[in-house]
Amino acid sequence: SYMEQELHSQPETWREAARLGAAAGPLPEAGQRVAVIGCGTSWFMAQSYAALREAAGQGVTDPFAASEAFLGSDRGYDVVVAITRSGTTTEVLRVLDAVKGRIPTVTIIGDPGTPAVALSERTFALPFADEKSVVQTRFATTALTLLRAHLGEDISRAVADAEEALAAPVEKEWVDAEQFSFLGTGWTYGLANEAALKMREASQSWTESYPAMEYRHGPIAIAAPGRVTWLFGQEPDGLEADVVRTGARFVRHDRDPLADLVLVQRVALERARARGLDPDNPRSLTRSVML
Ligand code: F1P
Repeated sequence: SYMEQELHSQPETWREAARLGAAAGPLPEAGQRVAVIGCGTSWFMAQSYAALREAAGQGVTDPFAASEAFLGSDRGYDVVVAITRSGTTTEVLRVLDAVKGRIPTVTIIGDPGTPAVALSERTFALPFADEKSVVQTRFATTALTLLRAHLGEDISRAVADAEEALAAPVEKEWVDAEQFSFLGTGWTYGLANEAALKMREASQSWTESYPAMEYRHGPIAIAAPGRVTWLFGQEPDGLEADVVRTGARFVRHDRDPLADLVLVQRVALERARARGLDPDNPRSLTRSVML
């Protein structure tokens, strides 16, 4: 499948994006107030970038689902960053159009020949990470890698860990599990949301996602044997013990969290196969949503 080929190319596309990100110049500048927008997978990458940029001390960074963006007021944003593989998603184009001439925009895009380009002040095209599959894998992670590199992160560990995640076994228990809850904190909360979406899109799986510390405030009620709780990033005190007590399987790996998302992409692919689904053509989805 395209999804399989595309997800396996991630170490290579991440390396390329890291070079671009490190050399990108102001995108935006430290201290600027930034809104980051996207839909679906691109929204979740926006969440991760926003948390990383704030943690790096670079200033207020708010993520929005493009359909829910700040259009009633400008909230003093200096820059809008848009993430869109297709460059045709209606809600993203609406925001770019609405702020045009008032707030500078930077768009990270897969295909440079699409309408979002004309609506953006500045565009970063990642054609080497564009995809044929409806289900996004490498475009999203490569866009986030570009942004991580731009924030000054050394992504060599992430690349090495992605290589390792592509070779790691996909456990039978994950392929057979009835339900998954994905958890994360800070920038890994966006990854948890993306992991849950990937499993739904590619494999019709029942998944949920929460900020890690929110899990104990209700959602843990459905944790049970045959179900999986998968944490990205650092473990908040005692969470594993609480999950294990329910009989659910607790999963947390020591690799870079974005590389751990690559393993979840593979779990989604294996579950699609086990159910006889075509992950490149998921039920009820199109490559880009245009209203
Ligand atoms: C965003 C998106 C995808 C989703 C689906 C519909 O597209 O929501 O994340 O998987 O294919 O479109 P884009 O704006 O990044 O092209």
